[in-house]
Amino acid sequence: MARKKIALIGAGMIGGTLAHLAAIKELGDVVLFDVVEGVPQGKALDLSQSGPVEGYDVALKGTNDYADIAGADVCIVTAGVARKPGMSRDDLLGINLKVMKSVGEGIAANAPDAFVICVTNPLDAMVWALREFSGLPHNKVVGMAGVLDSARFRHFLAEEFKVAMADVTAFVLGGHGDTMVPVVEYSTVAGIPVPDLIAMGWSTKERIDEIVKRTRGGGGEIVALLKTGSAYYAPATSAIEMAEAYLKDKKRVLPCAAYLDGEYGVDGLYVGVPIVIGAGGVERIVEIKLNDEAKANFQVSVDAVKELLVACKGIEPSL
Ligand code: TXD
Repeated sequence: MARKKIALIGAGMIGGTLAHLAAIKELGDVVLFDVVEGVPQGKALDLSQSGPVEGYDVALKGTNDYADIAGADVCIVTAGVARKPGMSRDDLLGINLKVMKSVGEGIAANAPDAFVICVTNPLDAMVWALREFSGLPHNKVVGMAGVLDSARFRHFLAEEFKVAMADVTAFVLGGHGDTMVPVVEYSTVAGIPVPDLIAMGWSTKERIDEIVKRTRGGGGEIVALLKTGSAYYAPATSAIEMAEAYLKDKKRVLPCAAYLDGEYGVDGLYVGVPIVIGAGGVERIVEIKLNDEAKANFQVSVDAVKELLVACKGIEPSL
């Protein structure tokens, strides 16, 4: 059986880390694509040379030609620019929309059967635009944010409760950004919901509220520390978890930006919700029951995503 093929569109900080993880996990051969000449080739060569030490046998190729992603099973898209000082949100939207157009067309022409995971910000709008530009089925195009946001939540909860991170599950719904909705009732330690743990005296509502706030600002906290870019290790590992669920038909239940067609009362938008990922791509949207507070917060998040799409349509009339 031939190896699977993973195309990474964007060979920046997350792209390079994705390539490293995909190789170490031997998910398949890796193609790193970027518009900048030399960088994807350099990273692919560097990573290939760690193969003999690490012991992985996958081919890594860097390229500036979309023809090289032909037949990819998975495409993970991190291409784009980050917001720089003096740049408005609309400036960023305009630039990254153009990037999504070229990436969407490149994928449609060369890897139309791939499972596509978008990482580029602003996530909920870019995954929608990428789907529009590529014309791929909605169940084959998803956005990565919820796995990362809930990993941050899980990490903070594990620290608070002084338990293994693997024993903490957490759900974060809604858009990626300030409006994300960490759902405390569905977050557990080995199956015990966080509100029960508060009742057991393991923590207080105030401390959990602080953790929720820190999770919402999780990306910004790292940007403030790094100063020259945003997080890349945890974002990369989160996107790889989604890719692996598809490639190995694992039926993982993961929070992702998925296309909603009536679920949660939302029509025609990408919003973060739990989904089942298997060989069929998005195999199911999991519609969990939300309490009134979570419902209200989810709506704020949905409204923020809608606003972004209006801005996108204003910039790019073909959408
Ligand atoms: O949770 C999440 N979804 C995120 C998203 C968490 C962290 C970071 N998030 C976003 O991911 C971030 O705001 C960026 O939009 C992307 C990628 O982040 P990364 O840190 O990898 O950015 P880099 O290092 O700037 O890499 C972007 C690369 C860079 O090499 C550019 O040359 C390339 O994208 N680029 C392109 N590649 C292909 N095609 C086009 N048109 C293109 N334009 C730029």
